[in-house]
Amino acid sequence: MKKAVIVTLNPKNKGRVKELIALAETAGYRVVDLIAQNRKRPDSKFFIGRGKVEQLKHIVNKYITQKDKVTVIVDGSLKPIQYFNLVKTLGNVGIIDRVQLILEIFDKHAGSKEAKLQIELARLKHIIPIIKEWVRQRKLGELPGFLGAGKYKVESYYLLIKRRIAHIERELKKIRKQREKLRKQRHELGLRTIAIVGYTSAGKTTLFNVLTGESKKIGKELFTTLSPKVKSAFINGIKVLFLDTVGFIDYVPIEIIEAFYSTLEEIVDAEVLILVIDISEEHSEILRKMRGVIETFTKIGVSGKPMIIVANKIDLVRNFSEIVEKAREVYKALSTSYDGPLATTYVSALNRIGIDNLKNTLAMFIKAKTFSITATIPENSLYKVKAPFILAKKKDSLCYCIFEVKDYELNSIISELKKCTAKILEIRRVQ
Ligand SMILES: Nc1nc2c(ncn2[C@@H]2O[C@H](COP(=O)(O)OP(=O)(O)OP(=O)(O)O)[C@@H](O)[C@H]2O)c(=O)[nH]1
Ligand SMILES: [Mg+2]
Repeated sequence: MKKAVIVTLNPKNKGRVKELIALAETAGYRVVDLIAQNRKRPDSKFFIGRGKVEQLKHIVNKYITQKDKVTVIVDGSLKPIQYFNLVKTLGNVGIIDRVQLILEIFDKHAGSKEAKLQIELARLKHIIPIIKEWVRQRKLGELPGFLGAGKYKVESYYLLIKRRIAHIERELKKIRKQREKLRKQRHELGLRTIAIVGYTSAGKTTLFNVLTGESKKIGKELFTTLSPKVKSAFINGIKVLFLDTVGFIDYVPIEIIEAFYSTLEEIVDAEVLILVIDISEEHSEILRKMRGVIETFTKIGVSGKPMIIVANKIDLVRNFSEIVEKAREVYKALSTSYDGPLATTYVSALNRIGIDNLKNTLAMFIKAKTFSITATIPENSLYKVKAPFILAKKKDSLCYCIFEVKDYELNSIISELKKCTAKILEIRRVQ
C-alpha cells in the first residue's frame, strides 16, 4: 500500500489541508499522518524546522513495513537543497512536493498524446534544478539510486533530460500548430467559443455535458479532465462551441502552467467565459479557490472577456439566501480583480436546474456577426434563391450575387446556394 505522511506549514488553512489530502488520495495514497508546523516561510535547509524533521523521521519509521512504502508529501514547493537534506536525513522514503503530487494525478488521467507530453515536460522541468543540485553535491559523495538513475553518470543523465525536453517541446509545437489551424478555421466560420472554466471538481464537465448533450467522463476525483474538448450547440438559435477545460488549482506551479499553456491558450481565445463555482462549499473555501482562478487568469493573460459566474450545485444548499450571499461575495471579489463584464446565474448541472436561465444570459453576451457571401449563380437558377441578395453584375448568363447573412444563417444559405448550382467565390466577415 502507498502510505503518505503530509507535511504542512499552513495547518490553520483547513481547506488547503483538506485539499492536499484529497489530492493525495486521488493520486492513490492513503494518508496515515500529518505533521504541521505553523510558520510563515519554509526553513531554508529542511522546509520544516530541524526539530520537526526528527519528529517526521520518527513518524515515518513507525509506518514503514516490509510491504508498505511511505512517501512524505510536502505542501509547498521544495527547493533542491531542502529536498536533498530531507533525503539524507529521512533515508529510504519517497519525498514529493505539491507539484509532483499534481503531476502524479495528471499522469493517471492523461488520455491524449498531448496531455502525456505536457506532463512529461512539466516533470522533467521540475527535476532539472534537482539534478543540478545533484551535480553540485557530487563533491560531497554521490547519492546512489536517486530518481532511479544510479547507473547513469550524473552529467550524462542531465544531458539526456535536456535532449528529451527539447524533443518534447518540438512535438508539442507541432500539436500546437495543428490546434491553431483548427482555431483559425473556427474563426473563419464565425463560430464563437464559450470556455467553461473553474476550479477542479466544480462541475465543469457536468455542465458541458448538459449544454452540449455529450457524455464526457465526470468524477468525484480531482482533475478528471485533462484534455480540453470542444462541442457545438445552439444557444437561442446561434451556433456556438463549448470548450471544457482542465481545472484550475490554488498555488499552481509555473511548470504546470507552462506545460499546459497550449490547452489554456484556448481559454484566452474564447469569446465568453463560464466560470463554474461549487456554491455548496464554505465561504472561505469558495474565496480561496476564486483566488486560485484569478491567479491563473493573470498568468495566462485572460482579461476583458464577458464572464458568467455560474453558482453550481445549488441542490446541495437548502437556504437560497445563503447561495445568493456567497455568489455576491464571488462577484465582489471578481469585480475588483477582473476587468470584463460579469453576470451571475444559479444552476444545478447535475439536476439540470437553471440551465435555460444560463442559456438566456449567454445569449445576451453573444452578439451575432455578419458575413458577406459573394457567389455566381446561373441566370436560369436565380429564381430558386429565397434569401435576399444584391445583383452586382451579370456576365455570360452568370449572375454575381452578394448576400449579407448572420453567422447562424451561414450554413443554411450555403446549402441553399449549393442546391442552386451556385459557385461561392468568397465568404468574408463584415462585422
Ligand atoms: N450535487 C451536485 N453534484 C454535482 C453537480 N455538478 C457536478 N457535480 C458533481 O461534482 C463532481 C465533479 O464534477 P465534474 O463535472 O467532473 O467536475 P469538473 O469541474 O469537470 O472536474 P475536473 O475535470 O476534475 O476539474 C462529480 O461528482 C459530479 O457528479 C451539481 O449540480 N450538484
Ligand atoms: Mg472535468
